[in-house]
Amino acid sequence: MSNKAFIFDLDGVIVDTAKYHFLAWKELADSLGFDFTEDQNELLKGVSRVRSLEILLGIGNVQLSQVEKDKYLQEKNKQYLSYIEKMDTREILPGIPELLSFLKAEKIPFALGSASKNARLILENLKLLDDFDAIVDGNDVSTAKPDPEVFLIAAERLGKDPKDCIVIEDAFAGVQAANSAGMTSVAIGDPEVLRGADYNLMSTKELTVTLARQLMN
Ligand code: B16
Ligand code: MG
Repeated sequence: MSNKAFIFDLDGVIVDTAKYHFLAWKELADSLGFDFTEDQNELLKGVSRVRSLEILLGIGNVQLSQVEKDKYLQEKNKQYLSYIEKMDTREILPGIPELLSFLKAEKIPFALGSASKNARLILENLKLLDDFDAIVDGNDVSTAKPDPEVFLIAAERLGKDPKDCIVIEDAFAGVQAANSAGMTSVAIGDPEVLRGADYNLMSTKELTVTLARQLMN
């Protein structure tokens, strides 16, 4: 039996929540009177909510007090949740249901390692909450990716050595976090952006059972 475990990022790996983050941040940018594009939204992928606001305000060259920032963070999340509440199983990314079924059947443990504070709600809507052996999200960590904390906590909760963990990520900061944790990193997306990953895939469709077996050997 394999001694390996898998750790999945959420946004961009299990589901594409980036489009909802974009809509919610764009509404905030509009209300502050500047434009925010989908290309610029790439900068926010895998980044914590607080850091995302800092980046957004930098784009708009807007200075705010801490009280105003807290108010906008709350508003953005309220708006984001209004999109998340409507999500269902049809939004799970291709290849993921088959891979998770395989891991469950083979009794290979898997965890979530996400920056999102809304991760549990999203997994619940996707009917995946009970499938994960451990869930580590933005509420559990003191330091965001590229710090390895989120993945190291996940390994600990799974009872696995970091070197036996395989991380699936779509953000450069996440790949760096996995590498710093001493884990195997599998990146989904543009290999020019996701430099330094052990494996590069273009899409979650490539996360096949054959590949999973290969990764565990
Ligand atoms: P929330 P991941 C990340 O999720 C998103 O990629 C990032 O865009 C977002 O700002 C962050 O979660 C925090 O999300 O506002 O829900 O706490 O890719 O680490 O699963
Ligand atoms: Mg991600």
